[in-house]
Amino acid sequence: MFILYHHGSSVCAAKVRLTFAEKGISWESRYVEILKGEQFEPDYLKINPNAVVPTLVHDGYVIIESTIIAEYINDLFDAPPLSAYRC
Ligand SMILES: N[C@@H](CCC(=O)N[C@@H](CS)C(=O)NCC(=O)O)C(=O)O
Repeated sequence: MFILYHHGSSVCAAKVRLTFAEKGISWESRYVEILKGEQFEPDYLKINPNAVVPTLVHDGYVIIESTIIAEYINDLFDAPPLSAYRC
């Protein structure tokens, strides 16, 4: 299972959502209201000490940094092959 912590205004989070969409993979949303400061909540800082979105949790394994997340998804699923963009 993929759980994505993200926000609509985040280009970095959009990059991950686009990667999922291109691969046809479903994911569970955890919306982080970064404009209200939810990225600084102690529970969120435990998974992303940088206090930014996106964060991906895959089967309990936490991955941060949008490019790393996109490359991780790309590596897990062969088709279609994608290039990762840098934020
Ligand atoms: N290098 C990080 C950058 C992530 C980042 O800067 N995210 C912004 C939104 S695009 C954020 O969460 N900002 C929250 C804040 O500035 O408090 C990545 O690519 O994941």
